[in-house]
Amino acid sequence: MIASSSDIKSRLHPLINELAEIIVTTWRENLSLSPYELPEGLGYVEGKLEGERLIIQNYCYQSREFRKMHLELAKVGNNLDILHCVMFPHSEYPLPMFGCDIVAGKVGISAAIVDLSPTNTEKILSADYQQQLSSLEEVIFTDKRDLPTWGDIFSPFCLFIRPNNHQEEKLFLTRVKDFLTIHCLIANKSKPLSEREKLIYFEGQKNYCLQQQQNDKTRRVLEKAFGVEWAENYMTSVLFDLPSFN
Ligand code: 18B
Repeated sequence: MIASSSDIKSRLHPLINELAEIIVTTWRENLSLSPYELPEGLGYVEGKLEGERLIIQNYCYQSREFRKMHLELAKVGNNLDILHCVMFPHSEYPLPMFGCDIVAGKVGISAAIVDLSPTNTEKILSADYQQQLSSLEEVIFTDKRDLPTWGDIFSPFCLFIRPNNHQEEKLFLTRVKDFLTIHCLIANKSKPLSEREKLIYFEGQKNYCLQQQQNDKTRRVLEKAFGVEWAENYMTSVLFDLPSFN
C-alpha cells in the first residue's frame, strides 16, 4: 500500500515495513484521512556529507482530530533503518501525543519505543486512556531500556525496549497496534474544547516537541548527512514542529 517511485521499502528491515503497514492500515480503518503537505522538498530527501547516504521517505496525513499524522522511513547507508511516527492532535482535542520509533542496526533492533504521552497540565493520561491501556494483557520484555532525561514527557505506559528475539519483535508490533487503536477510538469520540482549555493542550504539545528536539541521537544522524542547519530546520519543521494557536 505504501509505495512511490522512490520507494525504499524493499530495502528496509522487515519489522519496519510491517509496522509501517500496520500504522497506515489502522489510521485508514479508524480515521478519515486527507493528505498533509510537508514543507516543500522535504517529502523525499537524500543526503550525503560525510560517510553514508541517508534516504528519508515521508508519509503525512491529517484528520478532524489530528493536525498532522507523520510516518517516516529512513535508511542510513547499509547500517541503520529507522521508523519514526508521531500523531499531533489539534489543540482543541484533549488527546495525548502518539509517538513511536524503531531503530534497526546490523545486529538487529537496538531501540523500539511507543507511547501515548500526556499534554495536559497534570501530565497524566485521562481516565479512559488509563483504563484501556491498563486492561491490555501484560507482556514482559527481557531488555527494558532507560529513558534519557528529556524523556520526562513519556507516560508510565511508555514501552522502551531492545527486542531480544523474533517473538518480542512481534509482541512489540501488537502493542503498537493496541496503543494506536485505543488512541483512534478515543479520538473519534472526543469533542472540541473551549478556547481556555485549548491553551493547555497547545502548551503541552509545545513542551513535547521542545523536549523531543533535544534528542541528540536523532540530530547527529541528520547532521552527518545534511549538515547542522538542515538538521535543525528538519527537526523543528518536520519531525517536531510546534503547534500554532488559532
Ligand atoms: N533515535 N530517530 O526518528 N524518537 O522520533 N529515540 C535514537 O539504540 C532517529 C522519536 C527515542 O538513549 C537513536 O540508542 C532518526 C520519537 C528515544 O538517548 C537513533 C530519526 C520517539 C531514543 C535515532 C528518528 C523517539 C531514541 C539511537 C528521524 C518516541 C533513545 C538508537 C528519522 C516517541 C535516546 C539506540 C537515548 C534513539 C535516530 C524516541 C540513531 C534519525 C517519536 C527515547
